[in-house]
Amino acid sequence: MQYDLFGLQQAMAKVQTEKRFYHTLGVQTTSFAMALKHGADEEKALIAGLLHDSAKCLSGAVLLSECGKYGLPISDTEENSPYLLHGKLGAYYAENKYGITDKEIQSAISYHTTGKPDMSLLEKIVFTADYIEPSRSSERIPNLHEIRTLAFDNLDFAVYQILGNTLNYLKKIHMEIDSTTVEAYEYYKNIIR
Ligand code: DGI
Ligand code: FE
Ligand code: FE
Repeated sequence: MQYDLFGLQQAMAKVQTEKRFYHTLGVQTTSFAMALKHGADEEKALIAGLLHDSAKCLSGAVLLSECGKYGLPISDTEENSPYLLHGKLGAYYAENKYGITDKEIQSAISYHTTGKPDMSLLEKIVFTADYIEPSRSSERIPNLHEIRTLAFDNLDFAVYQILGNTLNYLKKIHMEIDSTTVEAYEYYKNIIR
């Protein structure tokens, strides 16, 4: 193992609530299993899964000030919904606090909330693992079982279903939708079969 897995786990336990840390461990192991199935780098998947929410337990004000401080770009949508920044800031923390120089890992962390068109295999794995990990509830996500199966059998279809669910949910609660989420949905709608 090239990475200090145990040290990074302890670091996440310190910056996350207990519930968030439990989710984190679920995303870590689900990403690992999906990497095995789909032939991605298992260690990268494990570390990206472990660090994907490293900036999640911060307030909107802190997310905005941290991104400002480190010169990370903030779109109007992110200004209105600062929690959208936790992926981008998490990728920055992965590099600068946790010593992860790998750009593929950083990118998978960065795009785990909105997804994006034409994701790399690692990006799709972390995006999907975040949605299907064991502590996610099928009471809140009616087609969760189907998506969990698709995650191993037809990853692009799983990504498409997750993006569709997310857009429906955001419309229902009248939340502003990031253009990247829409672009991702359109992209996967056009390539699934
Ligand atoms: O951090 P997690 O809770 O584990 O999961 P996540 O990073 O995927 O964040 C999930 C939330 O992000 C969920 O409530 C939907 C929301 N989200 C995804 N795309 C968009 C979005 N919220 C807004 N406002 N706009 C988006 O385009
Ligand atoms: Fe997240
Ligand atoms: Fe998450």
